[in-house]
Amino acid sequence: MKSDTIVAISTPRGVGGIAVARLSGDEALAIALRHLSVKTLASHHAVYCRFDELDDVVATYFPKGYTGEPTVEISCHGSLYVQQALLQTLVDDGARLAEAGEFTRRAFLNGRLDLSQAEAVADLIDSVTPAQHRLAVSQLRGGYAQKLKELRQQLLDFTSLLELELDFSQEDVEFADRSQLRKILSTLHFQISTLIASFSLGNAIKRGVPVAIVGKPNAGKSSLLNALLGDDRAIVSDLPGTTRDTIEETLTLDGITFRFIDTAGLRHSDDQVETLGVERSRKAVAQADIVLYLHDATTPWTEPDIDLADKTFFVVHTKADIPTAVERVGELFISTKTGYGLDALKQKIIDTFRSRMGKENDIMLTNARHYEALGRVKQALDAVAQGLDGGIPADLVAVDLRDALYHLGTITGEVTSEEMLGNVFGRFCIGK
Ligand SMILES: Nc1nc2c(ncn2[C@@H]2O[C@H](COP(=O)(O)OP(=O)(O)OP(=O)(O)O)[C@@H](O)[C@H]2O)c(=O)[nH]1
Ligand SMILES: [Mg+2]
Repeated sequence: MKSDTIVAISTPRGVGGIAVARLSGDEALAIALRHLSVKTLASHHAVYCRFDELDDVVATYFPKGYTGEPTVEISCHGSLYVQQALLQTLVDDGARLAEAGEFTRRAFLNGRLDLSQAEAVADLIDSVTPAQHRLAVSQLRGGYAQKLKELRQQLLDFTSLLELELDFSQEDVEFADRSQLRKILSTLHFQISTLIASFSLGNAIKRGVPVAIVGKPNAGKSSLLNALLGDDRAIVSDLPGTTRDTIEETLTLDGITFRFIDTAGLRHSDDQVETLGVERSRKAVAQADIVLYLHDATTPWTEPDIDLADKTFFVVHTKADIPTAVERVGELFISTKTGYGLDALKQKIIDTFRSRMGKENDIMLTNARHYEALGRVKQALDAVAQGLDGGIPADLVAVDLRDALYHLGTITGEVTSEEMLGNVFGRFCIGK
């Protein structure tokens, strides 16, 4: 079946030096040649020519382009008028405007990329910091998806054997070697658990590492947020209980994006709104990777009244510029008035995160869709293992295996649905 030919401007919206229109599909070359001042386009050669009377352009033809289909890329001058007129001409001549992500969707459907790689293209386009870039590139190059694919294949082979047994159930034969299955299961289980565990870190790199700033009212939390941002973002006042809601801002330090979350001061209050705010502070702590507990160093020290299980947390003593502030040796001591100690604090945050990164290996899960799927795979594998232990009949074990296979397949795209593809590619912009 012939694919329809799609077209879009693949460079950002707006005026630029040049803009690139991408035309992909079986008719791409024919349509382009009807408007270019050349008889033909040699594969992979950039040709300077004219597009109708509209513009001087550079055209390049790829018999199997990014999409896996015949593709012509036309670089024109980046005026909005030229871009619009060029698109209009191509559409009038039989091309169709591409939908969001449609080029990448075709690349996936034509087997140029697996689904996880296609998603990595979106991440790569979105990446702003070096760490985000590195993650997207490693996923794009195949990363863990390739491993999962191999394991899925082994599991699939095994399931087929098991199902074959079922056909011979009267004869009491075992084709499928149970110890072999256990081996595959445990490898898979290990890999999946590692990936699942890497998600919080991977996701943090992608979305920003959440750092909660908590402490008693008036400890100087909002002042610290403002000082870090170099901006009067949050209201600061000497009234305890100024901040009622959480305030979140991102800041990139040393190539890592952090999300700093200023919170309402922790105390018991009869004020309903403030109590709600304090609940949010606790939630922010629960969701944070790093917790800064601020203590006003002009007041006596008391233990933090928050649950810090599994958190990287450190105490920051504030208001160092006030003479009555007490410094504690070896602990962070800052003043947002003078800027004292802020660099040390930033460095500590960066080092803390880096040391965590160093501990994890390279594979890192960043994609929420994969995370969810892997959770389901793990559940199914647990059920298989239990089934084997409990001597559950092979047909029931096979059901759980099929379940695991299904969810594994959704990650790389061996199993797809229209809805799922729509979700994945809808994230892209037009022209990608
Ligand atoms: N001298 C001095 N004053 C500070 C410093 N940091 C904060 N303050 C003052 O302490 C008071 C409280 O500061 P905030 O930043 O609003 O404190 P908070 O922890 O956000 O307080 P709540 O939002 O009420 O929980 C304000 O009057 C600030 O000006 C500092 O480093 N030095
Ligand atoms: Mg505040």
